[in-house]
Amino acid sequence: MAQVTLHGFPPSSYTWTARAICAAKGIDVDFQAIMPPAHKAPEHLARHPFGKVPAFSHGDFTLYETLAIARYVDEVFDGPALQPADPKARARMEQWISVIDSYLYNQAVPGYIFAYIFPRTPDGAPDTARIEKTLPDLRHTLAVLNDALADSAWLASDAPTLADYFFAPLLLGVSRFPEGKALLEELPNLGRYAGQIIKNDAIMSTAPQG
Ligand SMILES: N[C@@H](CCC(=O)N[C@@H](CS)C(=O)NCC(=O)O)C(=O)O
Repeated sequence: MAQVTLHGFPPSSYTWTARAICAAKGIDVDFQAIMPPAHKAPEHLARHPFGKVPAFSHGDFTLYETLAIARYVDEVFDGPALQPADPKARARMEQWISVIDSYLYNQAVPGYIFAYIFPRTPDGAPDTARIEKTLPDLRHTLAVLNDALADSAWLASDAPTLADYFFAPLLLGVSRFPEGKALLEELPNLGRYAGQIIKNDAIMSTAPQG
């Protein structure tokens, strides 16, 4: 029997983060794929009253919000520690997760990726106005993260921490589209980092298909 259950949209970056963290800990997950509009149905609102994904359970214990899930999984299960013991490195990890949640997610997902995958016009053309509006902010955030990776392999330590599992889905998502790909070429530490991410089994084995 699976150790934990996760409900989420397979393509969602937060769902991918939670799945990858469970995979990094070696946990057997019962992944229940749902797709919009099921996240607004009463059954899912009972798991997540804000109608978002992912939602998690471990026996009778239920939880939502990806950072809470991530910390719980890291602390309760065996496997490699994904949070540094050193207070400064741990604070740095928290800083990057907050940057990703507060700034990068909205720039990368609704601001950029959705402009390609949910076009506003019937001909299916990308929403160029949205892309142009978002790009300066997205470039700024990615440049800050690029600088953070100048002297270290991963964001907060010499091994992946929770921060890297939050960042990887967004970076790989952005790099699927032309401006994002160009940004990775412009920002060489991010290019190198993306090369490491695609060798990480926990991240790649939980990647959305297609
Ligand atoms: N703060 C939440 C954010 C989760 C979130 O925004 N998930 C997105 C998918 S990546 C979602 O559920 N979107 C559906 C919606 O907003 O209707 C967390 O950390 O789990």
